Parts: sequence; structure tokens; C-alpha cells
Amino acid sequence: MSRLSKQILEDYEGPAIRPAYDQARVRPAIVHLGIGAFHRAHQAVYLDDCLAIDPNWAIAGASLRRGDTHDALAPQDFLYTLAVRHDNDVRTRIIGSVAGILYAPPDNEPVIAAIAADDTRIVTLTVTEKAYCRNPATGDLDPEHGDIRADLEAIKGARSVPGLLVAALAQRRKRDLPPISIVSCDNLPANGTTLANVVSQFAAMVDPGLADWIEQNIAFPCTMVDRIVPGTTDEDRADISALTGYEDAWPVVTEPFSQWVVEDRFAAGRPPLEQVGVIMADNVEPYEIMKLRLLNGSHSALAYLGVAAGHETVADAVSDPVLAAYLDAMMRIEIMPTVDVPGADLNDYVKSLLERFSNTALKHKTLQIAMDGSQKIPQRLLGTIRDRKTAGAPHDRLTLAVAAWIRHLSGSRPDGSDYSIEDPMAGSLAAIAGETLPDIDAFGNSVLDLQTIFGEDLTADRPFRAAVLSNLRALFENGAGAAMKGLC
Ligand code: CS2
Repeated sequence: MSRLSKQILEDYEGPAIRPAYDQARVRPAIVHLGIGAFHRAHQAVYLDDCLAIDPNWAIAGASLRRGDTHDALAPQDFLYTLAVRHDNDVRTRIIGSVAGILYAPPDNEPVIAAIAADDTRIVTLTVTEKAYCRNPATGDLDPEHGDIRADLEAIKGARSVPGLLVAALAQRRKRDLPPISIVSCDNLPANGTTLANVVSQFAAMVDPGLADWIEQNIAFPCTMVDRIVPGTTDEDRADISALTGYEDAWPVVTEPFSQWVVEDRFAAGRPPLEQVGVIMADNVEPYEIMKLRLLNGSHSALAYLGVAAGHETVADAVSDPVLAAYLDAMMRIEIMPTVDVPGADLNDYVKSLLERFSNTALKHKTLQIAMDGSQKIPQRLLGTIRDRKTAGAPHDRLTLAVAAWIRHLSGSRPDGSDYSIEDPMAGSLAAIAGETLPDIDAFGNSVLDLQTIFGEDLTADRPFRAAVLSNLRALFENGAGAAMKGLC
């Protein structure tokens, strides 16, 4: 079977939809940092649609940590297959919006040079929460972060995302190049503002004049991104090849649903996003809150309780009637009253989330979503808990989800099998578990003392602490099913 490439596309007659534009005419103007499966199934698809309208918005991708995407896609001219699946239905499409991929560690100079190139007009990012090197509770740059310290000492060949952007922007300023927009597409509250904040805090430490220039010349629009994209498996590769008739080393598999809401505030033009289904908004915050709290908050709850209840995938977990009822109640009773999107029907939104989670074609691993909890819990669960507390309203289900995260950090399932904790704070979290367990209260108390996660307010909140600890004991002693039963 031939490998996907521009050449095989010339007379391809299989079912995968081909790019609707002449690939020889496209020009990159967007540098994307973090070209993983999510970007390839989301922004790159919208941009593929844009290229049929205007060929000047192709993507120069960059991987900062691993070369595997580059190595898989380079032999196929950076083409790849998007497989949209719902239960037994599958549709395939070849995406051509990625013009190339840069991978250049340990010295990211080629990536910095691409951002500082004359033709670059937009930088987009899907680098995950941890790459912002922020204090998760406050959103400020963490000056003690290892990569930040290294970059502050030697910014050439910067490793961290804030350092790398500042290095590139310093070059643009020096060469008097036009302004650009830097667009975060990560699941963070006010993601553009958060990014602007860490970038300007880093810049101020190396050159206050540069921080001022960034403020005047660079736009950091906020966005809300949504599409469920599990990691591709070998089984997916085989299924997709059998269907399309060519070999693709790294296709991406996703659901039919996709949403992108973008704040319309760009410094140097933008692709015709509004013509390809993107919602251009003056204020993205309500959408972000809705998505982070209802989708991602329940995803995290489902991941931690699902792992504890022995469910490997999200679809398995929501097929458990107790878990599904708990989740439904958490969303409708505790989260929905904290969300307000003008014109949106939140009951419909919740209903569609439960349908999306139950898509059996997506083998979305609970352990994949469980990763990086220290970076996710604050915006997914704790903000909602704070709002419920202020309103004097119950938040028992959200509290159970926080306890389930802490239980997860023990690294073992109720049947005694182990898994590893993937988290930038894994070292200190493992040390806490090692020093305190099997004393459940000591374990819970030590995690709840972490101000970078729980902030000054929740670390000092006695009723909150007591409620989390009592849930944590219930989870360890009686299991996840019993803990959820009273909360359905
Ligand atoms: C998930 C998200 O892995 C996770 O933490 O909650 O990646 C989720 O699938 C996306 O945000 C959906 O848009």
C-alpha cells in the first residue's frame, strides 16, 4: 500500500476528501507551537477550509519537545488524515494546511527565527496548561520554574514558551517588523490574557522597554477551543488505512462536534475564520467559562472517578449509570448556575456533552484526561466551587471530584494495580503520598496545603477541607461507586 503524499493525491480515487485548493499556491503566515493531535483535528481543519478561500494562511508547525510528529509526517509531505467518528460512522478527509514542521531542540533557534520572519502574521499555540509556566492559582509567571530560570540566564535558544516568544519578539522589535497576533488555543481561563501576562512578566525581567513594545504591538486574542481528540492508536491507523487505501503514519481521530470562538482582535490581519464556522466574538470569556467548567470540569471528574471505578475510557465511564447520573447532577445543579452565555441553552449544552462523552468510537482514555491535574483543577473545578461558596450554594459533587483527584495521586487502583502520575508536579506529589499514606487525612491535608493549586483562600477554608477529607476517606474506604451514590 502506498504512503500518503502529494504525489499519490494526483490520481487518488478513494473515499477520503481531498484538499479543496491547489497546494502549490499556499503560503504559510501562521507559526503554530505544539503541533499535536488536538491542533491537527481542530485549528488546522478550520485553516484548511480557509485555504480554499485565501491561500495565504498555511501553517508552519513547530514541536518543542518531541520529534515524532515531524518524523511521521515529513515523508508524507505533512499531509495527514482526519477521521471523524461517531459510534459506527466514520468520514475521512486529507488535511493539507500544514506546510511543514520544525523540530529543533535543544536550541529552538529555527522556531524563534520562524516567529521572527517577515511573513509571519500570527502565532498560535496548543502547548497545554503546564507550558505557560504559571502559578496555577494566580496565573502569574512562576519565576522559580526550571525552564524560566534557565531562559532568564540565557535567552538564546530559549526552552520555555514565554522565553521563546520573548526571544522572537525581541528580534522582531530589533528589525522593526510589523506587529503580530499571538493566539493561545489552550484550555485556560482568559487564555489570551494569561499568555500576555506571562510573556510580559518574562519580558519585563529581561528588558522593560521590550515589555512596553510588546504591549503596544502584539495582540493576544482570547479563544475557546473545543473538540474531543483522543490519542491515535495503532488500531486507528490500521482501520484508517483499510478505509482510505493508503498508509498514513499518524492520522488523527476525532468527533463530529467542533467549536472555536475567537476574540476578534488581531494586530496584522487574520484568515477568513468567520466564513468557515468560527464564532468571532467581542468577549470570549462566557464561552470559556462554559466550556472549562461544564466540559473540562466534568471530564476531569469523570477521569478521576472513572479510574477509581475501573473504567478505561470515557465512553465506558458514562455507560456506568451511577457515574452518568452523578455527572448530570453535578453539571445541572452545581455548575450551570455559575455559567451565563447570552443566548445559549445550557440544558441542551449539557445534554450534548453527555452524548459526546458516550461516543463509543472514541477510545478516550480516562488516564489521558487525568494527566496534569495540578494545572487543570484550579480552572476546571475550584473556580466553580468558589462561586458556589460565594452564593452560599451546595457544591458536594464538585468537592467529591476534588477528592477523587487527590485519591488518584495515590497511584493505585482499588484492585491494587498501579499507574504512573503524569504531572509537572509529579515529584512533589509522589513525595507527599510516600510520606503520608496510608494515613488518609495526613495525605489529604498535605495536598490541600498546596497554595499554588488551592490558593490562599481554599487552603485556609476549614469547611472545604473537612468536606474534601470526608470524601477522600469515603473513596478509599468504600470505593467511587458508593461515594457517588448519595450524590446522583
Ligand atoms: C480533556 C480535553 O485531556 C483533557 O484534559 O478534558 O483535552 C478535552 O478533550 C478538550 O478540551 C475538548 O475540547
